[in-house]
Amino acid sequence: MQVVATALAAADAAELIGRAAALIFDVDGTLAETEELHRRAFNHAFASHGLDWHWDRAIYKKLLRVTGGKERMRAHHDGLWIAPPLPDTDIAELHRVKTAHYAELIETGCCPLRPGVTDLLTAAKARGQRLAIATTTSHGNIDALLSQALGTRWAADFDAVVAGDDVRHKKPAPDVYLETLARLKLGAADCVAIEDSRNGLIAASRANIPVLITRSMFFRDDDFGEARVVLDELSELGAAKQKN
Ligand code: XBP
Ligand code: MG
Repeated sequence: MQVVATALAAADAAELIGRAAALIFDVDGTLAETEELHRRAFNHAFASHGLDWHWDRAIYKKLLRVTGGKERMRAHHDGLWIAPPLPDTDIAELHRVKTAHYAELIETGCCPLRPGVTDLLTAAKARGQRLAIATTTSHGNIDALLSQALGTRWAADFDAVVAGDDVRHKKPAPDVYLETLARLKLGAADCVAIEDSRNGLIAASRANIPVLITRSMFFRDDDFGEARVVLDELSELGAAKQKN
């Protein structure tokens, strides 16, 4: 039965994607499995600052419920019940070091786009669909990843790029998606959000945008009940197309 369900999901996904005026992509976990590099970059920053914090994958998976690297570090520190709270300046400096190391890791080319992403971007452009990004991470991180994967002129193909610091509230608040719709001048029902996490699903759903989920490393077992379609990889779209 699983094979049939997967085939139906891919066919539904191809139909959902094909009729959208715009595809709005999440970044981390959706375009590429970047969270493992974020995790390593956080640990590098902690070690550089003499902090005895080490986020293994189990700890990081729990901390990923908090979106935003700065907010995630503060949530971790709060959880240690150590007074006084870390000053914002310390959090900002840790995040600066982390972000610089993350870019160095990305620039090694060790984190390619996930299967099917490049093909979908190419096919969407060929169909005249518009492309956008709605993410919690920073513009610097988006540029590092997509310059490496798509070349330095990657932004020319995207009509809107909205990052975490562009809005007041990060996912699961709908802010990044509402701002993206405003910049695209499109209605929610005319678009599809492509996400990997429950926080992302909730954010897009609160903006009334239909969501296609691709399961990722840290969020594989999240509850995606509200999603229109759940795939393991975007490459399944191509397979579905070939069947039709
Ligand atoms: C994922 C996030 C980000 C990254 C770390 O963003 O929540 O916080 O984990 O990046 P999305 P920063 O899935 O919405 O792309 O340290 O720059 O926040
Ligand atoms: Mg994500």
